[in-house]
Formats: sequence, structure tokens, C-alpha cells
Amino acid sequence: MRVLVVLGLVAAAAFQVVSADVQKQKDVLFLLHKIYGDIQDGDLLATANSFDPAGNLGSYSDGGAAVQKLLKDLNDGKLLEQKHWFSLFNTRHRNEALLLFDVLIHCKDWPAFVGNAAYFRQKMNEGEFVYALYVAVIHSPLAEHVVLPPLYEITPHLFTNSEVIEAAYRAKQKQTPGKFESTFTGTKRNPEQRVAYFGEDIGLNTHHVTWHMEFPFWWDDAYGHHLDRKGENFFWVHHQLTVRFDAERLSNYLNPVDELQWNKPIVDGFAPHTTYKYGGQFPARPDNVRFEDVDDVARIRDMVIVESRIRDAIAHGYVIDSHGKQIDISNEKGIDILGDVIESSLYSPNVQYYGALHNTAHIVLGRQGDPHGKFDLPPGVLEHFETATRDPSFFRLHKYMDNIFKEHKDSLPPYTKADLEFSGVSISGLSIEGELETYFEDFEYSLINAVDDAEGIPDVEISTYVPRLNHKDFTFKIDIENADPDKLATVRIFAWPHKDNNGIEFTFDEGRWNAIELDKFWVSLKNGKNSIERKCTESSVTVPDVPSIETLFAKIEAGGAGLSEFESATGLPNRFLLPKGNDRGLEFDLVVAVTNGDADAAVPNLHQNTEYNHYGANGVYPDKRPHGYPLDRRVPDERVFEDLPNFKHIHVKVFNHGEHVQK
Ligand SMILES: [Cu+2]
Repeated sequence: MRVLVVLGLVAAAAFQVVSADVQKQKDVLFLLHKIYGDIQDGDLLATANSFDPAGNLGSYSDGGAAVQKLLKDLNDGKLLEQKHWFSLFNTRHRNEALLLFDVLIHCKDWPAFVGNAAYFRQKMNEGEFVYALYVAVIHSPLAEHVVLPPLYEITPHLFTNSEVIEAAYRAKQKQTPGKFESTFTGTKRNPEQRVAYFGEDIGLNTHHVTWHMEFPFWWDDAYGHHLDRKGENFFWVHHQLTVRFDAERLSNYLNPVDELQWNKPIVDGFAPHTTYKYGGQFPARPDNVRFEDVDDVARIRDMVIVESRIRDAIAHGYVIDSHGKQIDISNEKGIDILGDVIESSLYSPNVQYYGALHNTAHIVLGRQGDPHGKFDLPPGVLEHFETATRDPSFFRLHKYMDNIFKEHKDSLPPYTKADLEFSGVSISGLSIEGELETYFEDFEYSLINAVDDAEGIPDVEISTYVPRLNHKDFTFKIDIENADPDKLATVRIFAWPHKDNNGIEFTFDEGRWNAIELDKFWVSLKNGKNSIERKCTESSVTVPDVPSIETLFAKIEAGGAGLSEFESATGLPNRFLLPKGNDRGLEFDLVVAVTNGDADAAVPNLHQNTEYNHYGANGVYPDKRPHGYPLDRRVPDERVFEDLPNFKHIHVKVFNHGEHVQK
């Protein structure tokens, strides 16, 4: 049953009965809507103007330590001004945003949370505020059921091409509604443009930034909970982006990505066609730039040194913590530590020695257009999780790090048949109902928050539509024989491209490293034959599209029903489940592994709808096995798999016939 509260204080609202969750939802939407101007809701604006953050220090679980610090910085005029770009990779910007997060996460009740959010929204830099509020809503138990609006509607500049943003400004100025077409950057002369639909997809950008909010590198367990397997998750989410990008490339007759190397040119340049709301254009980078040291950030030599220390640790099978003690990584937990080290996060056992390879590389790569700060350019697209995947060098950088992770995974002993067997269980059939077929569709989103508001100038409808990949419905049909009484099983489904761009078949060992995770679920097997039908829409590794802010507002007006499925946006958009494929049908190896559900379970009561991406405060990742299991280790002899009755391997084709569903 939902808790009901009566808003009886304000006369106008005296008879209004609103559920607590709906009120919270409404508050958060109004806090984020029209972020560059005043709060649009009268009550909330009144709260912002009357709230005294230091008025009741008893409402903070840290006794008000964070809020007093933030207030002091505010009153001393130390905080970044409004109407200025914000980057999480800028230390000052990050510290300020995290100070606000620190305030919000320590609020003991919603009035304190929303009061502080409203108060500081009016005074702090908008980018810092949006970031702090998103992360606080994701992590605070107070906001557990709040659905965050799609970021591309809150800060559209980071997701939308400059040309379209300019058209939006003109539409507002002329007071003429407009619906503008977005295209992908560049021309057909750039082969990379063939896969721009992937890196520039607003859903992919949202997935990436949301993941980094769910698992922030700056997370400190003192905020209240531990982020389980954060380092391994870092590896896995980027590994999946890497293998997916290669599958998109093969779909478009391009070779897989080459890894980035510090002593070689960055082959592909990039012109972002993206502009900051405040701060000018995102810098471009021509082809074949050679890495240069970036003033005040890092020397390339230091990057090479840090890399070799990490590779040394992998070869030794241990890392050395900040006290000089060895931590064994030659086991299945090693990947988690290595992820913390490479990112690096606050969980890294020794940042002093192993540095922050990933985070520093993002800045170094992002600044190659102006490494010495001669031209006073704002940060590059790689310095924002919202925009990073737009630049093809993002995938080169991540291929480089993925190969370091692979070195570690390859150092572990391969699984034996005995490790993988599930006695009494065999897969007797595997097929797909429906065709694996992708298509493009136009997707429309509002740009109302991109343009400026002025007194007396009403809003007009302004939106853009952009082509995006989707797939037709299909269902996995899996027949499983169980010779024993009822038992719990884990079903894992993966696919990898069958051939490279030259038509040469991948070996099983090459293929399994490129495996795309399609689904993972628990199922109770009865004795005898179990015919399982698993719809593509049920995939536990994907999420549905979050409704637009307009729809969210409308749903609240209607009482707030039908929002629960959007509570977490962490995960790949479901429409991105399949790689594009092509007209001839891109061949994939589709594999299913059914393993012992009781042995795999990290928590009790697992079922077909268990979620994996967002497991909340004090959450434990439901699956005890390493990400990618059982394909995560090298396979010197593929007969180990082909002889397993609980493993099935078929070939499928993914088609794209050039269909484009227009608006
Ligand atoms: Cu990332």
C-alpha cells in the first residue's frame, strides 16, 4: 500500500491528496525542467526562496557538515558561476557538484532533500546541479521510486547537433513551432560515418552516462552503501560497448576497431558538431594527430609508465596496495580489483602507483585539439560521459583497455568440463521465433529545454527527430530436459559474429571474447521437458525507453500509475539488443548455457524477472559468476563446450533491409 500524505498547509492544496511517491516525482521533474531559468512550479519556487539549509541541522545524517561547507563556499563567492560549462573531469567542478550530492545524500527526509535541491538549484551552476541531483536520486533511498526524465531532454545541447540547436533557437525567436531533422555528423567520405548511428545514438549516450552515475568513480562507501563488483562492472559495460561496436562495424563492412597506442597517431579525427549551452563549440580533432603531453593533466610518458605497471601486475598475478602489501588477482575476483585500478575509482588499492589510466586517458584524448590550452577551448567530447561515444576514438581507447583486461582473463586457467556441467540437464532444442531483423525509425524528442526563456515570450513546440536502430520482435525458444526433480537453473544467452570482415571464420576462442550478452535469467526447471519461451523485450540486460518529460508530467497528473518499469534507466536500450546486421544477413553464433541456478545465485528468491543493472542501496549483484561466464576465460579446446549437454550452439543471421520507419 502506498503511503498517503495530505498537503494541508497551503490553502489551495488543502483538499489535495497526493501519494508521497507522486509528490517526489513531481518535485524532481520541476527541479530539472527548464534548468537554465527559475523553477516553474510556484510551490517549489516558494520553497527555494524560503528554505534555510542550516535551519535544522538535525535533518542531516552527518549533522549538517556538508551543508555548512557548501553554504560557506556559496557565501564566500567561491562556487562556479551559473551559465558556464560543467565537466565532471574538472576537479573543481566535480568537487562542487559532489558537495551538493553530499548534502542531498545525507538528508534524512524528503522535505530536507527537496528544500536543499530547490535552494541550491537557484544558486549553483546548472551543470553541477543536474549532475548532483541525478546521482542523488539514483542513490538516495528517499528517492527510490522516482523516475528520472531522459537527460537528452534536460540538457539537449550534449545530445543534439549544433545545426538543430540553432534551428531551435530561431524557432523560439520567431515564435514558430518547429520539428527539425537530426542527421549524423560528417559525410559518406568518412567511413566511420557508417557507424555514427551507434556512437551518436541518444539512447546509447544516455546508457553510458547513466551507468557512470550508477557506478561513479568518485563513490565513497561513507555515502551509505557499497557498490558491489563496481570494478568488474566497469570492465563489463565497456567490454560490451567494445564488442557491440565491432559487430556494428562488421554489419557495415568495416574492420573491427584497432586499439589506441600512445606512440602512434590517432588515426581518425572527429568534428563533433556539438555546442555547449554556455562555452562555445566542442573542439574538433583532425586525422592522424600524434599524442602530445597535456599541460596540467599528464605527460604521455606517464601514461606509458602507468600502463606498464598495470601489465606488470597482471603478469605477476598481484597488485601492490598503498602499504606495499600484495593483493592476489589470479582468481575470479581479480577482474574486480583490476577494474578499480584501471578506471581508477576510490576503490583502487593504490592510485599513487597505478594512477587513473581510464580517467586520465579520457582527458588526454579529449584535449588533443588544444593540448597546451593555447586557444582557450572548452573540454572535448571525451570529457563528458554524455558525449564520449560520439568520438570514434572512444572505442579505440576502450579497445586498448579491453585488451589489458583480456591479458588478465587469459592468465586464468580455462574452465574444465567438470566446472561447467549441470548434471541431469540438457538442452534439446534452440531456435528463434520471428526473424532477427533490425530497422531504423525516427524518434522525436523535445528541445524546449535547449532554448532560452524570456519574460513575456511564450514557449512554442520545438522538437527534433533522429533515426535510431530498433529490431522486430522475436522470441528465444529453448527446450531443456531435466532428469531430476525440480531445480533452479540460470539461462545465459550470447551471440558473436561468425566471420571477420574478410570472411574468415573466428575460432571459438576469438568468438567467445566478442560475445554480446543478450539475456540472463533464472528459471525453475521441472522434471522432464521444459519448453521456455523468452521474448526479446524481457531481456534483463536492457531497459525500456524512459518516457519524455511531457509524458512523465502527464502521468503524474493522472495519478502516477505505470511508472515503476522506468525506475532504473541503467542498461542498454532494449531496441539496441541486436547489432544492425545487413541485407545479406550477418551471421552470428548464438549460444545458450544453462547452469546450476542454486550454485550461481548470490541472493535468494531469484526468478525470471530478476533485474541485474540496478540493485540499489546495500544491493548485491544477483549472479555470483563472473560477467561473461562461462565464456569469460580462454578456450584452448572448444570440445569442452561442444561436449556439454547443457550448452547449445547454433548459427543465426541478423538482417537489415534498409527499412526506415518515418515520422
Ligand atoms: Cu565509460
